[in-house]
Amino acid sequence: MRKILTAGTAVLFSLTAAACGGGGQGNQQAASSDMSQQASGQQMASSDSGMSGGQAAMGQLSVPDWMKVDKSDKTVTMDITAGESQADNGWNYNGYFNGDATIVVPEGYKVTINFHNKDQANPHSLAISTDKPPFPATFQEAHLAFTGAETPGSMQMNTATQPGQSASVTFTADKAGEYVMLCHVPAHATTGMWIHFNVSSNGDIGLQTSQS
Ligand SMILES: [Cu+2]
Repeated sequence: MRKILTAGTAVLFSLTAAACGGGGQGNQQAASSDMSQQASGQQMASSDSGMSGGQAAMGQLSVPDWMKVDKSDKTVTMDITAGESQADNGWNYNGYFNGDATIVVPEGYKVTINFHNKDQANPHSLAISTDKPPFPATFQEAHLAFTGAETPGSMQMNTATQPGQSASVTFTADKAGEYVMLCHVPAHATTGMWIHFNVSSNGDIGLQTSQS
């Protein structure tokens, strides 16, 4: 029964997204806000039924303006900024933290992440990792999900991306699964600087959030 409801909701939101597709940013924000509330309910349902959050979340995916998709070339380029919002004391990715958002890219896509550190006080980094929360205060080593999926010098304060600086990461998402985007700088991931990063096997792509 849940699966039927989920599928129906997915169709509904596809139609909603299509209807809003030509609109400006205001429309997109309104649509994503509605989707967030739906997502919260579905995540609870998914843990009841033992399904993975990634599977249950697929119906609410929408492509944000900071994510550019080329389906013919199988590429996705995204701008991820730390410290632009004050959420989690600035230790966030585009305002998201502590697993409250899920980025989804399709298996086989070439992913480019342009990472910007707008936090005036702290260095940050970005990696796609197979680690699961809870995260250690200090990482002994990186467990990258994909070759190259890490900003330079990600593990240390003095080598990570400094305030005002940017770094670019390119990798191929060559294995479907559920991963995380996290900051390797000591104490950052454990205090919330991480979100979900899933690689879909069915072509799904976009962002799903649980913020209300
Ligand atoms: Cu950080």
